[in-house]
Amino acid sequence: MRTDLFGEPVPIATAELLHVPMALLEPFVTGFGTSSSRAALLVHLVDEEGHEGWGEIAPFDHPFYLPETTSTTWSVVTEWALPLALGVEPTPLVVAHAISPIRGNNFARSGVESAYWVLASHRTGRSLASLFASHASSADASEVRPRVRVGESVSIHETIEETLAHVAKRRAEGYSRIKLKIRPGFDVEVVAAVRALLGPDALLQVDANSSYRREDVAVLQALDRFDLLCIEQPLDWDDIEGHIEIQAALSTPICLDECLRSVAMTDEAIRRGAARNVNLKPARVGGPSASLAIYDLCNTRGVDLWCGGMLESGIGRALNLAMASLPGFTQPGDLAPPSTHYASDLVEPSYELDPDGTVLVPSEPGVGFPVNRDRIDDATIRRFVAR
Ligand code: OSB
Ligand code: MG
Repeated sequence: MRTDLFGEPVPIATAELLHVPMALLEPFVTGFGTSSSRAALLVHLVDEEGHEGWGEIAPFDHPFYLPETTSTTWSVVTEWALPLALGVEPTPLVVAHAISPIRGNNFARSGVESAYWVLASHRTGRSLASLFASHASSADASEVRPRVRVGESVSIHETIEETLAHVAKRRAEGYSRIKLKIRPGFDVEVVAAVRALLGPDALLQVDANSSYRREDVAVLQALDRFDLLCIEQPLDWDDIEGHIEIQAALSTPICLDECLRSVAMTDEAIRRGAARNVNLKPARVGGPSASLAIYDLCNTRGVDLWCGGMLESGIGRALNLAMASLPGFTQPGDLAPPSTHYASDLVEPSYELDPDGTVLVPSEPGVGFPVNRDRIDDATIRRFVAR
């Protein structure tokens, strides 16, 4: 990684953390349960020259996807991550290093590090996408994609009919691929129906969110005939051994999500055959610098990868779009517009899907979309000011 591209750092004048509840239009139903409420925790930095950094943390209110919750990320950021970050030079890689002694707590670290990338982008006048490209050794800034292919992650519906109606709507809107959430009892039949609806050429994959056991291998094998891009995280969040077993028994690539929480874990999973496909979710791996290292690792090993999401608002999504624009991402990402999940976004104008199934990657420096500060202030229920 190169550090010279961030230019002369400017001291931070204010750093704050805002708690903004985000009401989901519909409960998000997955193999780990139903999520009705969530929050955006926004790390907001302003330097002495007025440049701004925004980083979004988008945990669930519960610890059923991964251990972190809205409460834990709030306390780790206010008590540890921001104080450590504010003690060093305000540039992304230096800050990432300063907060690296914090074990785990990846969502919290990711939000803080992200704010410094956005700040650096604003200060240098270079888009986030081009800054990321300059810091990945396997990416060429001149090859950053102006548009990225977008897929939706489809919540579990009550019935197959409702699922088909939803998928048909998404197909009409042009989505590049469909990811169906599945769980035991809602799997082979619904996948068969959706594959029949979409036809053999449509990009289709499933995500089990750790809801199967090693003994369920026969059900997972039954999914092999639907030509899925991948089966995401069938087993427990810490079960590398089990995924090795399952991957050996399947022709469909296993994709890991919950299991890949660091560069080392991703390296191990790939090397040992637990995954042939990677969901690279910046929040889950602890932020952009770990994401760029995982991106390089996957590219070097020739492993397919795509950008995952945490149902972020436009602020967090903007960073994911910039990451997904790197040329080594091989499959469409979970980058559906915030309007699919929320009545209003925290950026205005936000983005929508174009009929060709892509979204334009912001080329403006900083977040890349105009942050709607009035809406954020109106919705903020808790505020921490570091200085
Ligand atoms: O398992 O990929 C997941 C959202 C929150 C937490 C975990 C997951 C998801 C999604 C939605 O599937 C992805 C998105 O559109 O942000
Ligand atoms: Mg997943």
